[in-house]
Amino acid sequence: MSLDAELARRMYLDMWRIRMFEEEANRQTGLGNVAGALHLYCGEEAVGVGVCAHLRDDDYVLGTHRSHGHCLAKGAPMNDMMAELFGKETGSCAGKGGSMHVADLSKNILGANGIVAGGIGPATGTGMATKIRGTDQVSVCFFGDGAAARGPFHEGILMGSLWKLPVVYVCENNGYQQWVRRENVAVVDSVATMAASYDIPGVSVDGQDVVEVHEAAGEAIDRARRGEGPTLLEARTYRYFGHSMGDREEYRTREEVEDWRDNRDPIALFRAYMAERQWLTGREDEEIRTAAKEAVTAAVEFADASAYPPLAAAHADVLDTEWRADA
Ligand SMILES: Cc1ncc(C[n+]2csc(CCOP(=O)(O)OP(=O)(O)O)c2C)c(N)n1
Ligand SMILES: [Mg+2]
Repeated sequence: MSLDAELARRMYLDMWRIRMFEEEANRQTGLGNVAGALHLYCGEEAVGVGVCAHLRDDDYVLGTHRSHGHCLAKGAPMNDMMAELFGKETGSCAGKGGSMHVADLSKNILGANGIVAGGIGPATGTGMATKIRGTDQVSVCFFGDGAAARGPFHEGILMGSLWKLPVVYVCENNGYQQWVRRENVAVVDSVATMAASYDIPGVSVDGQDVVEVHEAAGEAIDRARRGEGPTLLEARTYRYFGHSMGDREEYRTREEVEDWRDNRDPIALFRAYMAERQWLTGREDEEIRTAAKEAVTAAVEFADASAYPPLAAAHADVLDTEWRADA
């Protein structure tokens, strides 16, 4: 799917929706309205949006602990997501999962998860299932650079390659693994080089440049859809906020963060790209930001007005009691 003005405006809106959702989620956490941990995606929007712009509703997406952006980019309703963060019964997981378990099965968003590299095995599994069923669905798995140091990364990609599964493994290399700099714990700088061990293409792109991400993701997704097997796509990116709430960020300087925010912001870069091609007037820019803001305001109102799940619901969906009774 090549980039034109209309698609670019949709992607630009998606990036603003993610940015504003995240900033508001951060604010709501400060107000005590968000239950559980919160890992923000601000700064990394170009990756989720550039990749998901190619996906159909029936393609699968699996994420990480930092997955609000992946879910929004794949089309998860913002109201349900905000309600999930608030722990309300109208949330996408009935308020029982919170930020790290946002999902939406109606869009084949199998969700965020709190286990580093936890999505890689299941994404390989959905890839295997679609291959067996003979459909042309693609599975996309997002994970961080830290995940590339774990066993499931190697096991998943080995199987994906061996069986030529329709999976795109997308590494969001933001240079940090919690409070640890990648260069202190990795032996190779680029995660993409690790693809050579599994004989699949390894592609590294500037994750702040949504146009570059979109182009590389398009090739990887087309390849998977044609049945030619997986790709390891690395996007070099950066997170603006701390790892999660309460991070004192002693492992990086304020100047480093400001440099990324001021000079490599994915939204600002995309706005400049579009303006240069006359794809976005000042007025359209304003309208897009207003639309994103209104969606976030509505989501907070929805979450606020929703009820917490009743105590009686505590065990529902946790253990399948009917199945146990039959067993
Ligand atoms: C198996 C496992 N080990 C450790 C943790 C604790 N933990 C949570 S996030 C994280 C760092 C992940 O880094 P990366 O994969 O680069 O993702 P990023 O946070 O940078 O997006 C760690 C170690 C965990 N959740 N799961
Ligand atoms: Mg990281």
